[in-house]
Amino acid sequence: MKKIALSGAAGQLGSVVRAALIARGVPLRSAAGSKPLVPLVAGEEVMHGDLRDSAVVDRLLEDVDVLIHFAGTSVERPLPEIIENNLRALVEVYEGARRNGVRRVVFASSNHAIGMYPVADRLGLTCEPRPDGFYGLSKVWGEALARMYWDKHGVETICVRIGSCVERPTEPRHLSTWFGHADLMHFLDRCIEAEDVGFLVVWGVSANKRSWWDNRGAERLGFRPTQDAEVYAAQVLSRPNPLDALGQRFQGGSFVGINYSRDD
Ligand code: 15L
Repeated sequence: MKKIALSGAAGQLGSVVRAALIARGVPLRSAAGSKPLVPLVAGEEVMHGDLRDSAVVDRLLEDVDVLIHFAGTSVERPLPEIIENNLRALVEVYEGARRNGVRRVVFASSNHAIGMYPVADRLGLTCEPRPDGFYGLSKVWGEALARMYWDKHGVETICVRIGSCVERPTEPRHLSTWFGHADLMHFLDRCIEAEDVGFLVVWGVSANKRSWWDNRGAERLGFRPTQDAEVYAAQVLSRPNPLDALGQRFQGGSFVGINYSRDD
């Protein structure tokens, strides 16, 4: 069985993924940032440390086949923090992957790499990036870094542009962006098992009737989501929309309004 490493294991998504992979009996090494993780089952391999430190990265990646990289800043933050967590640490992670012969990385990219597209647009996998802030910009950079490590060093990456990965949709935007937990786990199973993916960018989104994103071109991964936010539509639409007019105009939602200064 393949050995899997998970970074960001204490985070909102990381903890969902960690518990589910353990429940599936996947040989897993989980890493958190600053706080030690308590093993969920006897014998679980856990560790913590700063991924800007190559020794920490080596501890995480030794004998690993696939890294699920969910660590890093996951919202809009001041640029220096983003640079440390999402740029510097990512370079260390990829250098570590190369040193340790890790075959594949699953890189948690984000819809905020394209958040400035209007909600009326439908996007394929080759759309131009249109980040909605420094966080989204760091994901564009991360995708390009991953591409370079495939082209120059043969480290495979699946970049997943995650929509809204929450237990259930709670606002109208989620009817388009929802990535259900069952679909996330099916997606990660495919990322572990699929043969020869090379470099791939995929939308991390469920089979939502109102989805803005089209995954055609990523068939070789065998990702076939089955959840649909529409099931929750009546309930969600009966409540007030938490987004202001700007957030409702663009795919990135509330991130778009942070530091926005255009008048139109
Ligand atoms: C993300 O990239 C964030 O990490 C998450 O907190 C959500 O804001 C999500 O995007 C989203 O756009 O719903």
